Amino acid sequence: MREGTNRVGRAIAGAADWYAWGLTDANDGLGSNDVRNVGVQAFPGVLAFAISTQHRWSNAGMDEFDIDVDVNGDGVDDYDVVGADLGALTAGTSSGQMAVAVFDLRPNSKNPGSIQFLADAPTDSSTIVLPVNISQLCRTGSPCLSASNPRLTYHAVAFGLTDNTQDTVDGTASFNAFTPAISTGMFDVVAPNASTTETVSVDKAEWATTPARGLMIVSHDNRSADEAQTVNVSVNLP
Ligand SMILES: [Ca+2]
Ligand SMILES: [Ca+2]
Repeated sequence: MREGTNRVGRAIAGAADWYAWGLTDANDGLGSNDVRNVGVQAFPGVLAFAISTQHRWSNAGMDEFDIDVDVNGDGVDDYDVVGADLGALTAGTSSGQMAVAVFDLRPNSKNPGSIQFLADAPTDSSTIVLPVNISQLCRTGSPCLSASNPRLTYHAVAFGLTDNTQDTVDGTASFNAFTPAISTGMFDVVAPNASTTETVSVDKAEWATTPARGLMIVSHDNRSADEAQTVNVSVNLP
């Protein structure tokens, strides 16, 4: 499978980072919080959500990106993964750095929110990556994402903080954080004007339960309109 094309005319090498593409959303005529596509990738103990938008931000802190996650399949969101300005989250004043905070949504939960990663959200970019430790989705007394309970369902909403707008992304997507239905997490360095190739495998049994739309390939080095490319994947199930 050939994807992750570096754009013609680039003078520097780029990177291509591969996600299971889960959600897509229309151009709603909003600003840099106008979500286009959402994907997720899995590493041992870690998940990362990628959100691409229709327009670049100058600083991502002008927006807030939320991924709501149901880890026990009851249709009730258990955790909110929030990409927002670190200073706004912790001190009430902007710091210009985007962090990833995870909040336990269980009613009456005493678990405090946790911040264990900064977001990957370059300035003048249109794609943000939100890493979380799987342990942040398994808090005391609350539903727990784990090897024995490996699937999650997620949906997304993005807030424009400067123009007070909201983009609620269409639909939900499901994903197995321990045995993804499609390969994720590949990372390539792509030479100028070149392409990269990855062999992608599909677990048909898992696909039947947690299918993806396909692949989402993030390259912050591409011009902002092309930072996240998507590839449809269809699988014939028996
Ligand atoms: Ca949208
Ligand atoms: Ca739930």
